[in-house]
Amino acid sequence: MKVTRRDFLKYCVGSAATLGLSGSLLGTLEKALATGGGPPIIWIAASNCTGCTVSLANRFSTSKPTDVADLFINTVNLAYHPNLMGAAGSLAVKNALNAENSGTFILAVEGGIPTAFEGRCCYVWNAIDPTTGRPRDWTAMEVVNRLAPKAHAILSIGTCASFGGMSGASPNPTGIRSVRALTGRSTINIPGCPSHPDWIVGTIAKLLAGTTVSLDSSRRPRDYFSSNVHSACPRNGQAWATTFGQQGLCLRDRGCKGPNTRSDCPTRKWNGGTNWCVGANALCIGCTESGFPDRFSPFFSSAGALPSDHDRTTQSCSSCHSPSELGGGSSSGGSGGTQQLPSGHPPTNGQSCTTCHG
Ligand code: FSX
Ligand code: SF4
Repeated sequence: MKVTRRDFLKYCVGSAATLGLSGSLLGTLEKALATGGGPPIIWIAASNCTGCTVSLANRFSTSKPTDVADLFINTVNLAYHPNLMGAAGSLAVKNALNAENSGTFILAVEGGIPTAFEGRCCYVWNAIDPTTGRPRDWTAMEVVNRLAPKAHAILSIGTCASFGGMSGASPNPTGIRSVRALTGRSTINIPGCPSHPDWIVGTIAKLLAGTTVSLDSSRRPRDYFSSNVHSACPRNGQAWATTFGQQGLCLRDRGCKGPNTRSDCPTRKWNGGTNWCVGANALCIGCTESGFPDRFSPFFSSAGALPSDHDRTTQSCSSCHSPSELGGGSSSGGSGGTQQLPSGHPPTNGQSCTTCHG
């Protein structure tokens, strides 16, 4: 099989983390990575599981950019990424600092920022301290605080960077803060634990095109977070599952957080459109929302799924049911002011229907 230089570069970039590439390939990859168009991207990994990078690296699409290598070689100028770039050590840091001095760069931050212990729970690189003129380790807190004011745009990649997320879950011993909370700067939040590669790639593409990215009240791109999971879920209106593994039934009473979670997961799906959480008979755990995971715990309990004013008997809660479901118009699942109940569901005598209530 003939492998072209381009194929080779794609392979190297896509596999750099697992292959541990450095040294001899630095020059070649460095040039290839630096020839993309648009402002350079400096991608900082703070406190996180690297799931968002793994998710991005799993991007496969029939439209451009087709995968992460296509994105970072042909579409954008990736100046620094701790896992995906070919460079390492001082050469990698030099790339980032050159981008910082270029006058326009996009800062992408993955992970929450530890602020306890003066940020010493997370170091990102070693570089010269301008005050002393000597090299030293720099914390994520220092680097993000330094780069954020100069950045053309700031992307908070994943729920940790956007809102604190898993890394900031109670009791949050490292004092995790979101990028916006730490820097006080406007951010574009692309949450999800992990974030969907299309959400990242699509937002970067818009920035490179000079298009304004319309954001919702949580500063998420409206393109991907304008409706809640529940509204587009194919199980909406189905009987409630009484246990896990009941194909096609609604998982609300098992703890599904779809009614309180905004994203386009039901229609976009994951892994190249293969499936999504509810489609796999798991439930939505609310990972794109601020307050995740604490606000949505316990995951596998209806206690966390239903708002406090939810009336299980009449299903008249406006947080869970659309106006049309509640009698404001026609809907597939509702009539006469309540969502359609399974036959045999007692409408007024408590929660004794085993189809709906566990
Ligand atoms: Fe957090 Fe992402 Fe969850 Fe992990 O960047 S959003 S823990 S999938 O890697 O930061
Ligand atoms: Fe789908 Fe969950 Fe809504 Fe049920 S509660 S319809 S499983 S999103």
